[in-house]
Amino acid sequence: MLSEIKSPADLKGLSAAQLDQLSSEIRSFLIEQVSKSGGHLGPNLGVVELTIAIHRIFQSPKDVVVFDTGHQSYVHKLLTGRIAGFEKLRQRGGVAGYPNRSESEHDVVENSHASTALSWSDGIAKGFALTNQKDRTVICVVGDGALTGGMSWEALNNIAANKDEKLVIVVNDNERSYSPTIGGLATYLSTLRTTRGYEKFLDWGKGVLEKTPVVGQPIYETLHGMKKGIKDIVAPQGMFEDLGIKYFGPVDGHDISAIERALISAKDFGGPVLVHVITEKGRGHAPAINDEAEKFHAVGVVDAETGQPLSKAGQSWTTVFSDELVKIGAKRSDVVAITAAMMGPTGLDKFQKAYPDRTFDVGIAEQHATTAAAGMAYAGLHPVVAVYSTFLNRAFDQLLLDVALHKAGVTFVLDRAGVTGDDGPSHNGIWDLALTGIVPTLHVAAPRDGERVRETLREALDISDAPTLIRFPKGAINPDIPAFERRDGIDVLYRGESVDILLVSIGAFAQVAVDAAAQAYREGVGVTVIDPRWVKPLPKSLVTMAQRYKRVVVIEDGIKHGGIASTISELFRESGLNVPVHSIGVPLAFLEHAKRAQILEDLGITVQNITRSLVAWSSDEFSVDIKEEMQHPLDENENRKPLR
Ligand SMILES: Cc1ncc(C[n+]2csc(CCOP(=O)(O)OP(=O)(O)O)c2C)c(N)n1
Repeated sequence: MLSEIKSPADLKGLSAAQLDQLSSEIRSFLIEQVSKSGGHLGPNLGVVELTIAIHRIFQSPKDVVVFDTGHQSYVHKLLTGRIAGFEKLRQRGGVAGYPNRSESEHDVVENSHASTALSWSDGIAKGFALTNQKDRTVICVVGDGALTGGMSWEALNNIAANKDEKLVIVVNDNERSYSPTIGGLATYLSTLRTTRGYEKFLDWGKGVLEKTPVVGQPIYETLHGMKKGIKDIVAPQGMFEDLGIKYFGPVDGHDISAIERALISAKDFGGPVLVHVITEKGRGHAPAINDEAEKFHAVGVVDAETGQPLSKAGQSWTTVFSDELVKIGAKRSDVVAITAAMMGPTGLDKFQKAYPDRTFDVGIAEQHATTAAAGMAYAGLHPVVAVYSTFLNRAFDQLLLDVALHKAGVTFVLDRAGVTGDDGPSHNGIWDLALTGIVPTLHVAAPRDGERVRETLREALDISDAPTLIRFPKGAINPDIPAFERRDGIDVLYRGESVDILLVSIGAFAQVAVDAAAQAYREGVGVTVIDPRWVKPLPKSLVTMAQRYKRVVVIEDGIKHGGIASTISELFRESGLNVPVHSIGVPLAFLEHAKRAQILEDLGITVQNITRSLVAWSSDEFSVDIKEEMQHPLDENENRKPLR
């Protein structure tokens, strides 16, 4: 049946039995395809019936469906004509792991950062109202996890103020973010879930009392009139309604007709409505259900039947950090850890196990995490805030003014820094070096290997009068790259025979840099490779070192605009050193989803290409061998295609 569904219109005439059949085909399809490519399996298995119901009751794209975060949009993609693209899910040429406007008119919001959908929806609904498109409804699907983010609450506050807004908020409540959703809101949703018994009691009471003439009806009405009050005693039922948003629910999220009934009422209501739908993450797939930790929130390439990874996971950047922090935690009772709903993915799970009282999951709330860390530092703790690089973007202002301005001893640990690839433009961690470069008082380290992760983490935790930050990439860690010597904190990784080029390698590109230097040597070009480890502040001795060389080349896993190369240029300029500085890194562009290696290849960040560039630069033949992108960073306006 699934192959017959070309658009949401094909769902409309299906019987209940056919819908059940379709749901089970979708689940089998998802399990098979996502297991092959990796992706968000658990969340999508949970929203099969919900997505079908939404597409039957509303008319996308006339009605706009906005998914918060977007990782749960696979079923939506299947129902909107993109089945074939799943062969290469999250790979170049296949469907993206998040909604993508270039794929379909049914996709509106591409941003994979959580908690934005309510603001998007509020804006779209207001736009429809003011542009005379009043027949269009906005449906916002938001998870209980995404509801923990501050933006969601800012949006609700505004939505509630407009009683006529045609906005249906579907809260997809599976009680989980990656791990169980935490905080007061989660507790609140959970009390709402348990009030179903109360609804049933009222229904039962109605039947019984109505059969009792004269007194029956008044008693029922009194009881019903008291309903809100009674409920507010057993559960804070009124929170959404007190805000001014009509509440429907809770609804069984795996019962298509129940969801449809709620959606029809919501659609007809004519003002902002919240439909509380209870779903099960990983529904219909035993390995996902049995995964207590994360319900297969996101899987790699796994066996479709057992859910077991097909390749054995080795040591990763994350595990090196995770193990070291646990060791440090044993000696330092002031060290605490903070995660924004990503305990497992950031490696803080081990710290939590060892020191539960010193570990805080704040929900999807990077801004709060950052400012709360400043508060903890003030109180005498040394917080370690572990987030993905891309999510620190959210908390820039808090980093700048709450942490750095106050010289708070907080250490940020950024995982997934640099090009990440598969998850598309919004997941790349390519902005952190540029962003943190403009924050006074902050120290930034980019370790090149595991030994340097351990070392810089310890150094960072010894700094208590200023913030520190360590960034490293995703995935398996390369073997350690020992230094010949360390001069003023700068490691020398490869000594060139002559002084043609000083290659400054930032972070995990060190091996590529050393290999390129070795190849350049064979072509008669002397390249010395150094790794400053700490890139902010840059050691002054860099200037003295660079004086001896004809050229300096900087390689970094981040945008070139405002990155380390540009800081080094400025340092040289201010020191009166006139040496050409070349930069190898990421152009100012949004990178479409593809494997990290493919993207790096596109950008010319391969040993072979860098060698060619080094040779060309050393002989001044700039234009001959250098990849076009290196000389002409992509025009920002035409940046929405894969870089080739
Ligand atoms: C700003 C931000 N921080 C962290 C994440 C990582 N992340 C992706 S999905 C997710 C959990 C989402 O939970 P929920 O909204 O309940 O959706 P579910 O997966 O349970 O359906 C998190 C923390 C993110 N996407 N954006």
